[in-house]
Amino acid sequence: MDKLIITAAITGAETTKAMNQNLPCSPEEQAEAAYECWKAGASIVHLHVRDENQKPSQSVDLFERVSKLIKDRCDLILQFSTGGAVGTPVSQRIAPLRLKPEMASLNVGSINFGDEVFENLPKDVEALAKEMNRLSIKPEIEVYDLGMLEYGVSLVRSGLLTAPAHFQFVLGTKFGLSGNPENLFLMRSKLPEGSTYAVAGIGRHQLQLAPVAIVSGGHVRVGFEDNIYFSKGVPAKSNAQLVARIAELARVLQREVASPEEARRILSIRS
Ligand code: KMH
Ligand code: ZN
Repeated sequence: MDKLIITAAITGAETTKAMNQNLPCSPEEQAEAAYECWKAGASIVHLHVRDENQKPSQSVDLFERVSKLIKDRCDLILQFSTGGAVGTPVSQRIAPLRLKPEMASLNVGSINFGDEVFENLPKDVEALAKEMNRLSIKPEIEVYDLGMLEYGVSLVRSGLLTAPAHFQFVLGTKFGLSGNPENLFLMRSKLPEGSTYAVAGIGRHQLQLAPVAIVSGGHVRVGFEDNIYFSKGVPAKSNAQLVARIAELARVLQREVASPEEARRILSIRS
């Protein structure tokens, strides 16, 4: 089994400081949070940025600033969000790719996202995929239900996405596929051979699905984007606290945690 890749999704687009006061929003706060996550065992940071009013943004300038601050501190793999917030135009979502992060998220379908629609039309998915190919950016294929997974798999089979592909099973969103081990294994059963996958459980599913992924060869994403609690009713002190718990779980379950260099190899990322 490969070593465990832990991704820290430190900010997201929906979480606010009112929900958890420790949410990192400014580039400095984000860089410090990312660095703490790296020290705790993360090898990838999934990044959204916020403007000076803490509103979700796809500003190239902000992505550039936070990237530099993180790279000054550690060798984390930077994974930019191209999902942005619900309603962010694709022209803005694609823009930060010009900075050539090592990875970027690629959401391969539209879905009810709470009371809103997170829209990812096939033409936009394909445009984002082509741009990632052009710039040698490794996509993380984000899937929230089975139809999205099957579309993502078809993109790999058609060659638009390069094999071996990396998938993120986002389980437990409101109206997406629910967060239980059966769904994780069902999704895994549909992957092309040689694919890698991680699990991002939403809310309480973050902790519940992590050990399942750890013992079954998957990778794990944690962080305030998906969950703001350490335990029921107790806000997490930091993203690093959530990462450290996964690293400890991995130690107990006897799966080694990957460094960023090892994660690059596991994911076939250009150096
Ligand atoms: N904010 C969500 C609507 C991604 O980063 O690629 C989408 C999202 C996915 O966060
Ligand atoms: Zn995201």
